[in-house]
Amino acid sequence: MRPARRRWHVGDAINSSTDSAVLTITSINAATGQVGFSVQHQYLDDGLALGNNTTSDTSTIGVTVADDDTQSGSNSTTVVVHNVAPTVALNSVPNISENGVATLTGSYTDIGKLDAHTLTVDWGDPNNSVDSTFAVSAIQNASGTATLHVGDTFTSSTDSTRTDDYVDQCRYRASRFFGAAPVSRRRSGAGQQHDE
Ligand SMILES: [Ca+2]
Ligand SMILES: [Ca+2]
Ligand SMILES: [Ca+2]
Repeated sequence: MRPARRRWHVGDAINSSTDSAVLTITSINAATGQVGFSVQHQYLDDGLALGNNTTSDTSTIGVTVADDDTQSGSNSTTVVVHNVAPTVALNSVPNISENGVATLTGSYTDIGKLDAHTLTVDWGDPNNSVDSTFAVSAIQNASGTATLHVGDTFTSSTDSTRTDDYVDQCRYRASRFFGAAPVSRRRSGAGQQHDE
């Protein structure tokens, strides 16, 4: 006995059998056989992560409709996915005395969670014009695994004195306090994390 065929109605929702998408029937013309539908898909990034150096990318959306008599029809359209620029918020920096160390805090926001970022600090120091430059990992990868964690540290690829020295000073003080051997200086390249 053949299974009973479902009768579709406008507003019916059909779950995808291969991902989490839902297809909604938006119109049915019984005279012509035309069925309108609506379905959604989230694009986590413009183009292939981790970034492809373009501010927007065009994805081709292909649809194939196969009937139960071995024949099918296909068509395609496109969607342009725009990158969203990061924004930066900075807190005011407490005053310091000469020979002191300024501490900068702030945040950046980019809804493109697969985007990796280069964070550059121009300190405006008239006696040291070298920027601090950091390659910071994306928040997550395409499968949803976190690739950036609170407490991760990144070393400057351009200004070792202002970052490594300060980090090493802190570590030296910490190691003295806790009695461990001082951590030797590391000068890591862009994007590398302190992992010792
Ligand atoms: Ca792109
Ligand atoms: Ca992007
Ligand atoms: Ca972005």
